[in-house]
Amino acid sequence: MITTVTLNASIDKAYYMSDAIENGTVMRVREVRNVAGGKGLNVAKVAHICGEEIKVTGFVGGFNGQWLESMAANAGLITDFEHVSGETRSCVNILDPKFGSTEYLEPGFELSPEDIAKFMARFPEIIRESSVVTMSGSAPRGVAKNIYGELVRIIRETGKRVILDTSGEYLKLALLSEMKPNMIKPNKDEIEQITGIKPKTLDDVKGSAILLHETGVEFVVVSLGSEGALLACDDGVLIARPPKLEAVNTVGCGDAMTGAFAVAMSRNLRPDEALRYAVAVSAASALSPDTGDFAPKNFDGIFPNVKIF
Ligand code: TA6
Repeated sequence: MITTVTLNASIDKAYYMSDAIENGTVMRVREVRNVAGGKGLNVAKVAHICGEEIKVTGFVGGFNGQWLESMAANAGLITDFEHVSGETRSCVNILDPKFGSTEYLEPGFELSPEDIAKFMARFPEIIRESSVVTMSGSAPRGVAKNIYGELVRIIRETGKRVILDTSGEYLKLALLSEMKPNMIKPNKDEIEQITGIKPKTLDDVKGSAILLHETGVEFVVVSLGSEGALLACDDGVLIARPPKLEAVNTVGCGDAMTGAFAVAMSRNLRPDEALRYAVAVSAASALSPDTGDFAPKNFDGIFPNVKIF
């Protein structure tokens, strides 16, 4: 089993527009798609499509929280959330012919010390049956910036592996903790936040990934968008590039990559096999209009055409 942690879950609303958005005007939305979202839910849905049993946890509240849990259960996920008094947030992704994707991410509810303490006390039991735990995205207000470092410690002390995909102070503090996540997946901006150096070339990305690997993170993955991903590990630096595709919705592709890496880790795939698998799943997810989704037939067409070098 794999558990995915989404501290700041979201009802993800995708607005598909017929025309380019114009600020200050009234615009009609051609199509709305609502899904159980937040990075960890996208991770979970993709890992479930890959064939694994998945538990989703974190914090939810209000009617949006009930709606999210209902959609997650209908997607075949085991739900084990901490229920709080606030209302689960929404995140809007507006897709239009001119600007592509524009996201509006709400901050989410504020958690009380009691909410957090109850979750932390339950956390060892929540993850007990999982071999791999992923933790993704932002954290709600009221949560200490070192939350992920503390959760990583609990996960590693129980002999499980953990993939952490977050940013800013949350990521920085988690990397300063004594026990490191097994895998992180920073993008180029997050590498700059951690190292203070904005990678400009692929060699810069490679150098930063090696630096982060040498701090004790077993696998450092840097997403390169449509160019695939780079992996730094004890086997060296590997790059995987998918075939060129006509993307439909790239929001959540990074989360799909995390989900596929979690599946590969639970199946003990070699690093090169895991990278090929994750890049193919992530590319296939770009062909779906929904975040946290991909069609296995699209994966089958992409997987053999991923180039590893
Ligand atoms: O990566 C896409 C996405 O998961 C959206 O689906 C939306 O939920 C957003 O990210 C949430 O990001 P955050 O960093 O606030 O957790």
